[in-house]
Amino acid sequence: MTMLKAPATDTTLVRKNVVELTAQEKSDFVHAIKTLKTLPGTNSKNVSLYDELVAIHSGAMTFDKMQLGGLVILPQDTPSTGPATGADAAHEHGGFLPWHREYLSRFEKALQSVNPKVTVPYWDWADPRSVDVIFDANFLGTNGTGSTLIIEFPDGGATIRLDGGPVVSGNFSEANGWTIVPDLHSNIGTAETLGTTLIRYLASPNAPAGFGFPLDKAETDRIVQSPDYATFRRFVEGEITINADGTQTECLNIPCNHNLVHSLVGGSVPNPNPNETNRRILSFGTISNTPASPNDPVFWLLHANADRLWAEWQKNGRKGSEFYAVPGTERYGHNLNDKMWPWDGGDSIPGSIGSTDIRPYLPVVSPDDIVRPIDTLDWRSYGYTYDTLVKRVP
Ligand SMILES: [Cu+2]
Repeated sequence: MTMLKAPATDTTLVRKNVVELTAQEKSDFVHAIKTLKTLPGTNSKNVSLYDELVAIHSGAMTFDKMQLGGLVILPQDTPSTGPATGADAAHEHGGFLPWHREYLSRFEKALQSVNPKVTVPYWDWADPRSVDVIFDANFLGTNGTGSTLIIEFPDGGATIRLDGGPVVSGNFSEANGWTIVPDLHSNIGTAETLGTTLIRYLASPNAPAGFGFPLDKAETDRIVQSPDYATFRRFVEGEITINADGTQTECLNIPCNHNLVHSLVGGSVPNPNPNETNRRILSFGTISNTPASPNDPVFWLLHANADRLWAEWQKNGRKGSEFYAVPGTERYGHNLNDKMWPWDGGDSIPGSIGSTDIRPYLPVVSPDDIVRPIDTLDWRSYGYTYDTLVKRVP
């Protein structure tokens, strides 16, 4: 029997496990997303509301060329300026969860301007039912097709095979209106555009454990047991894993958790060419080329799960602000009271990706629209909660 433990108030909407969505909820979600792709934004390039949200994610990553923990050096003609320079504004530091909580909420509020009942479902990476539900032609679309990549490692090393390519059918194919802005679809290692079509190299259902879905449930359960925020953030983002015996392993060429999911949907492998020291990871698809990743609607489900795990970690006796970096401890933008770009009153200006200037694609952000990590700690203040936080099986 299921009972409500802490019933949601009238104004609180519940983000559900994607496998629990009704057919109507799935079609409402898809319809709201695709509507955002047709609505005007406030950017000077006249790209859609959805596209300018993508531009925010791209712009955040131009504050540091050292992407993916330094595994990839982002080509950049024009560097960023302002206090946020020197660190990715949205990843690899303490602000990863606060920044994405704010970002997801803004996306969700935009969806709700289309349909007030829509919330962002989450993808529980450890749930074996998820992949078939998400990658359905009638929901977020299947794997890409038509391309097989064989990556051979020298000196008798392994051979990796990736099957995927452009997504040519379903709700998010170009034929059905999902056209990506090429300037917001850059390969992270070369800055060349991936074009106008969503690209996926979804992990094979036959992939060995650790290289496919679902992710290890025991490991996911350990994430929310992390003793402190810094460990929790690194664990859920995927910089480290914590083994059953409590030892930590750095996740470098083979990522973990959130980073692993990006990689298993979009396709990325260690670079077999040791001379390319600026590209130690090769990424092929949309969601694994991180600046461009929100062009794949799966992005929102993946990040809703990271946010859910954070809310569960917080609910587990860690609601306060005492867990977060005090000013000056972390890179600017990632401490509790720092302003997070782009909600920083214009203090910092992003750089380019290659020669592509991201700025004309960005929405107009009011100078008094300021968000700091401390403003993001209470997820209920955004008007949502998660099904796992309101339902408990006795
Ligand atoms: Cu992500």
